Amino acid sequence: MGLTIAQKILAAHLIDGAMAPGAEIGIRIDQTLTQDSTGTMAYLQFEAIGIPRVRTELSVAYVDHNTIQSGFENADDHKYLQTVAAKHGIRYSRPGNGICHQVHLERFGVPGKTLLGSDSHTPTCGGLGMLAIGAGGLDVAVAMGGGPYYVATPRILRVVLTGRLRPWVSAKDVILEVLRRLTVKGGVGRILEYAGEGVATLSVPERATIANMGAELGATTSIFPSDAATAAFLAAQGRPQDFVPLAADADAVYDESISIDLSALAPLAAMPHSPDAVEAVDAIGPVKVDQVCIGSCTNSSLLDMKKVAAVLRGRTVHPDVSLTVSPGSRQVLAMMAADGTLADLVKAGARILESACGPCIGMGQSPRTDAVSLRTFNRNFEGRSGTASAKVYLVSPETAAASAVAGVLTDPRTLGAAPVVALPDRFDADDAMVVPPAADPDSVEVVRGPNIKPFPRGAALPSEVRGRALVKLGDNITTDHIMPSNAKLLPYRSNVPYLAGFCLTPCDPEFPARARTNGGGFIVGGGNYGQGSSREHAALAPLELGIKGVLALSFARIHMANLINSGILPLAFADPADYAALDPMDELAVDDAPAQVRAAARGEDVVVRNATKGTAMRMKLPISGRQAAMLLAGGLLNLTRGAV
Ligand code: MIC
Ligand code: SF4
Repeated sequence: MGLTIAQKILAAHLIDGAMAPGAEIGIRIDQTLTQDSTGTMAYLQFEAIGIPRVRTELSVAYVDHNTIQSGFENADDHKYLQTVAAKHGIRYSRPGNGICHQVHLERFGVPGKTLLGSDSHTPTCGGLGMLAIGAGGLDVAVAMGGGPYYVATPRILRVVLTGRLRPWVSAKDVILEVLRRLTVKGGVGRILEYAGEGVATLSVPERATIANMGAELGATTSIFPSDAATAAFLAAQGRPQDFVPLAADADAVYDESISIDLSALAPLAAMPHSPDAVEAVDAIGPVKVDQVCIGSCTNSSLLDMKKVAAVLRGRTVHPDVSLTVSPGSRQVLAMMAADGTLADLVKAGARILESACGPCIGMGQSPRTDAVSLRTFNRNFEGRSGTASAKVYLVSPETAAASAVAGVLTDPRTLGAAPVVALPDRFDADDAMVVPPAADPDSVEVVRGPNIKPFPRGAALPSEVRGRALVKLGDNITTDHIMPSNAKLLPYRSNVPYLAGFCLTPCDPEFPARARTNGGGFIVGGGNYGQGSSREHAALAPLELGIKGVLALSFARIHMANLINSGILPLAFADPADYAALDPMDELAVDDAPAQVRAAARGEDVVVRNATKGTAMRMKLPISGRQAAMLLAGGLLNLTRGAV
């Protein structure tokens, strides 16, 4: 039987287990990436594991999220990251060098290799045929130490692309169409593998946009073939030697398949407040716009910037609109400066921001009260922009630019002939802002600022786990709800005790105080609990507050792994009626918890008693023996220290 591309890469990297949908496998990780907002914790954990040098082929520490530096905290973290990277064999991408995913695609991604990143959009490198997966920082720390990365064998969902995009329709519209069809839960447990003759019509940056936003489907990752377009991109990046062709076998067997006719697509937008609330731009109509933000790891390539400039050239941004542009990398910005693209944007009135995540993670540029903000980003969760009442729409760069000029949501097809923008034959390939690791690691002193506080560690699972249901939440709770991130909170990513005071406050401002008064307890969530960001702070902050378990209808992949890594029980209701019957502040108990966790690894349900109601609820805990050991030990770190 033939194999798909993802299956070939998984098989070539398999070091533990056997591949069967759902079964846990351990794979070898060739490359890792971290960014600063998850990286401080990942390196503190790497240091706690106690391995002197990374054992990967390549590990890169990026600084791209926390770049506002409104106090000493961010700069202290940057210094910590730079010195810890130098000491342990990690390359350090300095602030200003760009967004981790864009830079990694340009400079380091290699078809056929595995990449594990402490950021949910790590799959961006799937655009050049890499198996790139997002994970919590601790999983990345273990991979840096040479340990396997464990994941449930994903089902392979083939996405067959036919036809060719029409003028003004872009890669963003392709992934918005996938989101419209599959929803934010539709990718859970799956790898999206793109195929069909339409693939050849897309360049690597376009494929990267599509792979990037597969994260919003909850997918394990997304992957494209490595073909002539991949070879051309790598050659233009001055890395022709990194090219290897990759294609699925003709008789490959896929678990599922969908088909998208590229030529039938129109400009789309994800409406407030979910990436899957997708409608056609022309059907939504001319909504008045206050802000337009172009950039983020989804749409900040040179190609995107040039398309935007082509629309803005000779025009002025509408007087009621604030337009920001964040080029994805120093390479993109330098080339924009050299070829006049930057001047076009500046002349049109764009506010040029540094090459970083910026407004995408609420780092500045929060819109006004009740504003409509159009963004080329990937997430429009309520409040993520920093303005709770803002309405954020996710659109393509073409739609964003057309709307910035018109002042209302505008279908770019109304602008006449579309600009033709081609990839350059040569990119400005200059890695001067990537600091290599120290030649003499012993001489490097790791610098820790006062903001770096000890992180919470789980304790061995007690015989009885007891506590109240401290809060009951609905479906699709994001990690932005659980651990909000904005310009005020992001500087505290290495200070979990401080962050814990904000845990779940967008849903329930009293939650942290209630958790502390009750000595911890349980969180109750609906379906797809923990979707979105990979931040393990969404598990560490609850751990700090004494949370022992989360009961939900279903979990998002990365968050569930982070809970287990932290020694918190992720329990899924076997019967949704039990979720409906449960009330906040009910007293819950897991009797004989260690025995029940061991039994869960054999496929048995866990029984949670509702002492208040006098009922017993059957819960699913689909874990491997390895994960059971983790829960018994109080988390992965307690198990891993000295073991990899
Ligand atoms: C995000 O887009 O939410 C982030 C910020 O990049 C996160 C990582 C983090 O929370 O630091 C992600 O996507 O994993
Ligand atoms: Fe940065 Fe936004 Fe991409 Fe997250 S989604 S890595 S915050 S640009």
